[in-house]
Amino acid sequence: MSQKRVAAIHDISGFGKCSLTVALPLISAAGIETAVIPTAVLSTHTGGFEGYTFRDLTDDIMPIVEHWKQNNLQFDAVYSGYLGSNRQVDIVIKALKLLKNENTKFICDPAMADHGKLYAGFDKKFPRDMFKLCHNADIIVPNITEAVFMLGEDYKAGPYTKEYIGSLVISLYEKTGAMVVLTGVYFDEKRLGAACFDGTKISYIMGEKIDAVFHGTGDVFASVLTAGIITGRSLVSATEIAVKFTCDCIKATLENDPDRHYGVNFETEIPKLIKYLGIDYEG
Ligand code: PXL
Repeated sequence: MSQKRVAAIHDISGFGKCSLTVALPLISAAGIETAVIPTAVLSTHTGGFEGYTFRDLTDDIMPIVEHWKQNNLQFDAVYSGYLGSNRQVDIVIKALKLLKNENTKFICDPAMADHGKLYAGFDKKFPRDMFKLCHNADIIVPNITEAVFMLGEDYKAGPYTKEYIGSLVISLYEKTGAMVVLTGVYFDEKRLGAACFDGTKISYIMGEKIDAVFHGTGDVFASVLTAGIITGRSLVSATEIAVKFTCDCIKATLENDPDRHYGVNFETEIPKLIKYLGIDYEG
């Protein structure tokens, strides 16, 4: 198989296992080359550490993309996540025009909020801006907070009903034209997973609901989903792998290293990911 290539547009949080420090190893493990455009460099992520450093790289994005264009680099997917400023939304939309060919998929994780709250540093206007970026996507991967904020609705805590989740997923699809994978879906205290809508049918893919909140699970999920799509799986099949692998990582973390804001222990679980993707590097 020819080398697949993804351009990942996220921040580098030096410590804390999220964004590029998750996307790079997981997508690479799937045999996919992962080129990176860092949106910002932080000492840690913003979710639970005091006094983190933050270097905004807004003005570096277009020069990087233009250099890649001069070298005629082609990508199977552009995968975006955490952006470092409101201004980056329009810049990433501009960058997409140079990075995409007719076969390039744009997968957008509108990483900006969770549990009813925006991440530190984003203003109230940011979800509207991020929604604009989602309108350019083939697949969007919001959690429930990001979904309701982009739709201009109030956040509600779960458990949810199928009617409510179905209405969110269909509104997102109708407004953006992108396929939707909505994360953090649960109808009772036993199972948690994702709802997918590919434009025809809503599928609910549920895993075990583990009673612990770890930072960076959204990045693990969206990175594995991207790997699944780019290795040729359907939306539902890629979501099944993402749900299963994210659960594996949470369980591995609970067993070993339960510091909630240090991220999840995905490293030891990578052999399972390779197996779920049906890859045999030795064969
Ligand atoms: O996991 C999402 C994320 C990514 N990058 C940074 C963050 C967060 C969530 O808090 O702070 C810098």
